[in-house]
Amino acid sequence: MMTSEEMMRFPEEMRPSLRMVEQSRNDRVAAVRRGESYPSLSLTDREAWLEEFHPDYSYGGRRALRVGPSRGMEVPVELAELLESKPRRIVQQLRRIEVEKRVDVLVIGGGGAGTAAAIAAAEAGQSVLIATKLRHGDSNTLMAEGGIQVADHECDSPLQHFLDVLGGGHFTNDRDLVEILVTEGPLVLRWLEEQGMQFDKYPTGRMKVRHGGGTSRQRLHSAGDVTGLEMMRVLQDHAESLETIETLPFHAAIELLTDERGRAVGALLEQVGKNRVMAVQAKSVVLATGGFGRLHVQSFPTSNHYGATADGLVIAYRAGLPLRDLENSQFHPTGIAYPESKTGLLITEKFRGLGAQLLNRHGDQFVFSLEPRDVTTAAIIRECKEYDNGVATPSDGRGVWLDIPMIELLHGRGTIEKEFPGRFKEFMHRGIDLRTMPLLSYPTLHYQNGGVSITPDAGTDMPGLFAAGEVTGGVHGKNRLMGNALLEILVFGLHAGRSAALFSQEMGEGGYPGLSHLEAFLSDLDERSVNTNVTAPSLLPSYGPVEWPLTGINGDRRDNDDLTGRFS
Ligand code: MEZ
Repeated sequence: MMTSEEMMRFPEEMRPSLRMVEQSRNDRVAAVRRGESYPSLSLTDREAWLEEFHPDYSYGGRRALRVGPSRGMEVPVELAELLESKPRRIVQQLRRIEVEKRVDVLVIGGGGAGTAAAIAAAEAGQSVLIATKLRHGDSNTLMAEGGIQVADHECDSPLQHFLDVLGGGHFTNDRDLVEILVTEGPLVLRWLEEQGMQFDKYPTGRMKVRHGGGTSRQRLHSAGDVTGLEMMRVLQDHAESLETIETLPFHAAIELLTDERGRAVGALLEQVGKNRVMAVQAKSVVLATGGFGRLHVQSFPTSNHYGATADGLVIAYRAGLPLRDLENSQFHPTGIAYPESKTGLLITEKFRGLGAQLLNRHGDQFVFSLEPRDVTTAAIIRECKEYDNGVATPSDGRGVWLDIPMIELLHGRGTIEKEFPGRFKEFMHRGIDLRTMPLLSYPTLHYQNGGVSITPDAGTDMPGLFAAGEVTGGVHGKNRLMGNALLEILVFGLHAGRSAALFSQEMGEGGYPGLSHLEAFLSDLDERSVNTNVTAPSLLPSYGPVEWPLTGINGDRRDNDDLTGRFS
């Protein structure tokens, strides 16, 4: 129970609702102890709720691409604008830039996937350059909280994991990729342990595993609520210990370079914040640039790091690479809705994995807490919008309670501090004690489900170009389940690094690095009369002060005319 002083930290209008949450808590805890849970939705209801309430289905939220290899495919309008944009500089200028560096494998992106690829390529005997837009490690990997899914316990199996991934993705996933993901999971887990990653364990040394949304078994392995940070720590240490890996921070790829036979042979890198571009020539290239959360699809807040601006998608698309599964974006059900200075910040699904329930303003449950992510998101929006059962924030946003204090009652005192050291300390500094105070949450843009199509060896349609991580599509289909991103970046990051190394060794140096693909793309824009003033990749989001609530927080649907007007 909150003290009266704690209660006073919430706006007056929220307090009656908080009292109802507290009043119903003991009964809800008792029900959990009896093994009772809120009923899971039928498949038919899931589909209906998604159709009606998930932002992916909002009118006007997407539009068809007018140019490029995936012309006709629907993507979020914010992304379409970037995919149909002009380069940051005129092509004639770009063409004159001379090669400053030569390397066997160029890895673009210094998050988990890029670093794993660099390690694999270096260990296969290649010289590697990691070009990274921010500092090495600054990425969504670092910010991942809840954990990594791996089927390594007796009651589980890669087959069970395979079925869960397909079910979560509405059976739209590339099954060959999923098979690799789940079968190589246990190997990757061992690899991380060997590098010194500190997973949560019982005193016997057995790894703790938890449920995530949409999983039939407990298979989420975590390091407190800072799993990605801990993973990035060991990957960075490993990479730095290899002499053949060089890292170039604050250098963002603004175009790929291709030779006369259409092979990837390097990239143009812009020094962030400086008017300086350099060319790097490579025998093969790995694209691992991450996702697009900072595009704030449909004006939703985001849990993503500052550099998540879709740069990799932009340069790959211009170079003729087809994209897939970008119709659907992932909104994490529990971003912060209050305090509003933290809007969009991730509140890990692990809280729900340990029993925290989602409650409306009457203190009632309205959905099983561990439905797949897209379903839980739709349920929250439905509860706030359709039934007006959300709790209003001072800026007239809406949210539902995540009843975190239940965790202490279910698992004993000290659990929150131990299992969630990151968020516990962060909120404690702001006078919010998660052991006694629920958090108000609302969906936040979290993950780019799709991207560049890849093959099982992380190859793309362009010889010499490999890709891994959030920039790719196929593994998760239309909807990723929690914990499969940290697994994917390692499994396919390692594949990408090994494949790139093999390609470099077998194919040797490519031809002269050029930009004919870009010229072809610009002609395509011209021929289809697509006029745009947008230049990309944008490298960083361009905001000044953000005004809350963003439209997404109210779940507003926009109508088509509003949006199409912006592109004509
Ligand atoms: O995979 C994720 O996105 C994840 C584990 C997020 C979280 O809730 O912690």
